[in-house]
Amino acid sequence: CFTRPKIALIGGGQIGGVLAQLSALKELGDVVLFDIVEDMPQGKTLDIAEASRVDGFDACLRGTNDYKDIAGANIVIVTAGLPRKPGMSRDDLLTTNANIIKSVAENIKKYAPDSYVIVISNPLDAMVTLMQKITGFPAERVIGQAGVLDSSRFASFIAWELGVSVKDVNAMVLGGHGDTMVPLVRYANVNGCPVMELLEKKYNDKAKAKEVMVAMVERTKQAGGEVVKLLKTGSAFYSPASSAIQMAEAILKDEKRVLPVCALLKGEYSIDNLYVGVPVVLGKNGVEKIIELDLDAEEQALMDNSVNAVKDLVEAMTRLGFL
Ligand code: A3D
Repeated sequence: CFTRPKIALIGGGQIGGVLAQLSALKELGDVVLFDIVEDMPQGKTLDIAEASRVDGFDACLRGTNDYKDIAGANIVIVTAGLPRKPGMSRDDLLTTNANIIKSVAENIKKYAPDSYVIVISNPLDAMVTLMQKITGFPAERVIGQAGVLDSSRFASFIAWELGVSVKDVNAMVLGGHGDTMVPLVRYANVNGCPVMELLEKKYNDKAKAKEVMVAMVERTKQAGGEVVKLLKTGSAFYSPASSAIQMAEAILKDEKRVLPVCALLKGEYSIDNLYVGVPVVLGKNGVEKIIELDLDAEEQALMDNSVNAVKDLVEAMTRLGFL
């Protein structure tokens, strides 16, 4: 046991549990699930492992309350922290989750110094920034999951609206993981056919097509809140887990996937030293390339607005003494 690539999951709550199950089902490696709640991660991993015969996977799973068990991890996925309650914004979680991420980052640095880290805890862009600062790992190895999920939500709404397979929809969301995120309408397509053109054909009315797109963009921005409102306790967990697993798989299998990832920009998009969601090439070296799309004036203005929201969060963390 524990001879395969090692995936450490910090936080064994709603997302952490699904991450453990998906890692096993996809046979990405052996899994360590860490949480501060005693016995809970041990219970979850035992439960998942006992389905291995039925699901037909070979993977070792261990639940733990001891950071020593993450030693040698290739990938660490972090979900430690509180989720939103109805009426809360992601930013309301800042102080509580920054304290948690600080301790998590110190332990990752100590026990898994060669790992690649994917952060999911909110407010996402701020928590990734803090993780990189405290671990001191190269920025290519510390990234955040948000864009894969936001893009998947946008793609789902487009597929449902057009009555086409979601597999054929390519849609991307850039910027920070908050209300200012930027779904890129101009680049959205169904196997190469521009979505706006398909909407105009469907409604035979340019104004109506635009109205429908605006509604989908708005729904994408509010999609996390829509789930929070329905669940009443906690936030989305299946889709964030699937999204982070896609990123982990890209790194572990050196897939060179082009995915929207929260990555540290060093001048790209004219943004310096800030974590923001942009398309990157993800492979065995983590972020191997940042792809700079040409944005038109309207898209650039939306991106600037989103970047300013992330800057506000980073400044708040600096004021609070975290950075
Ligand atoms: P939840 O089910 O509450 O799990 C969080 C776990 O973290 C709990 O089991 C806690 O015991 C554990 N925890 C608390 N403090 C520590 C600590 N110091 N060390 C280790 N573990 C600790 O939440 P969840 O799994 O639903 O969500 C986790 C995080 O992801 C939250 O911050 C959410 O806001 C965030 N989230 C992000 C997205 C993105 O797309 C970025 C989507 C959905 C949720």
